[in-house]
Amino acid sequence: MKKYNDIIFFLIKKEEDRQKKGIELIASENYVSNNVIKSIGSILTNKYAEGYPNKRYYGGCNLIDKIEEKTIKRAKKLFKASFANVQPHSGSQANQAVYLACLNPGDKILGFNLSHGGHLSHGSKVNFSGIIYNSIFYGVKKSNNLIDYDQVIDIAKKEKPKLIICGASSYSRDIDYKIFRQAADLNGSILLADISHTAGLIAKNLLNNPFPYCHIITTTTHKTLRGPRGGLILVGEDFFIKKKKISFLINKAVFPGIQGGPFENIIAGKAIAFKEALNKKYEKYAKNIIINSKELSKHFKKKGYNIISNGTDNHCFILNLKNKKISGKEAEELLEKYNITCNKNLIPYDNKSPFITSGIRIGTPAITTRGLKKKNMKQIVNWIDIILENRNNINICNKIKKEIKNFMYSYPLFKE
Ligand code: DSN
Repeated sequence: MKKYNDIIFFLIKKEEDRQKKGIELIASENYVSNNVIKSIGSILTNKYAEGYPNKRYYGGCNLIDKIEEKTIKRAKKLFKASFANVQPHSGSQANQAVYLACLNPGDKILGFNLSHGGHLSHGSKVNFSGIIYNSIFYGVKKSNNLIDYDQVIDIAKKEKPKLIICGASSYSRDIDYKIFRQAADLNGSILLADISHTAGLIAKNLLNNPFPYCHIITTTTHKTLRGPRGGLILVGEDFFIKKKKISFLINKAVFPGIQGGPFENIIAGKAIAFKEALNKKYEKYAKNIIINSKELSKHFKKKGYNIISNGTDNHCFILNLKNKKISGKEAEELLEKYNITCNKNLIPYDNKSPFITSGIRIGTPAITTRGLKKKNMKQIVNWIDIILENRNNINICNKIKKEIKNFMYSYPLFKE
């Protein structure tokens, strides 16, 4: 502690050590490059720049404008979009801005049930999206845990939602955006895809692209996309709502609608990450995320674990731990003790509360960034299985903890 002039720096160092020695399986986390860290830790944080390039409410924004313009340009190129707003501070705020741009309070929105794989901001009753708007939900089929597309169509027909949201935070299968568009077209609903989890995989054409079916895309920038924490809004082809362009309405909704000054240091970090994602090397990385995810799920199955929907198409999957006689909460806490981080997760039709849960979510974006390959996945499953099966034998678990630490130290955090 002595060599640090503030306990905060001591704690940051400890967190760095934690990240270095652990196997990070939280599906929404990743490790950014040195260049992203450099930009988000830069003096750009000093600058106020309310407004948009060339239309700011503060002086001295000349260089900031160039940075934000470049970020917008790279976002549009990466996702083949005609419009991008790079200012949202988070994925939730990106969604909030889209709702503000498209809806009036009380309007009906149709989202993916949170307990089946959706997200809080897709209409959950405890979130602004379910408090301000009249939210209804589709889910997955009990028989196979896949999105019930017939139900989506039926609900859309009956309820006439003004906006439909597709996209998920814990769903391991690809999404059929074409069917969602059919549901939207029944009543002229606006179709929003929240691709926060899968953005990097979609950008590299490894999963279905929401464009041209979805009118608007929102995403975070820090998950598979491997940029700084933040949000992004994209439009494929500009369209009109009540004679106003959606691009205009979205910009107005972000600022002055829901945010003040943009975080220009974060925007610069987004620009760096987008450029990295445009690179061939990133394509290889994105492919490896999926290869590792499929391989991990295969080895879990071999060891008798049940996987929701029986496998994965993307970067994540949910383990149903019911047959292992351990809750998601207990498994999360146990694994964390021994250098493996993941998160408890509801399984569809779970009879446990969100604080306990019957499952854990497993994701591969972070370990793939560390350089772990297909051949390493069996070992990870073995370690997890030994810990869960020997949870009362501290000696065995401590041995695994040490093995994990030594193993992860050979895959450095910062490479470029
Ligand atoms: N918290 C994010 C996740 O883990 O999926 C979603 O906001």
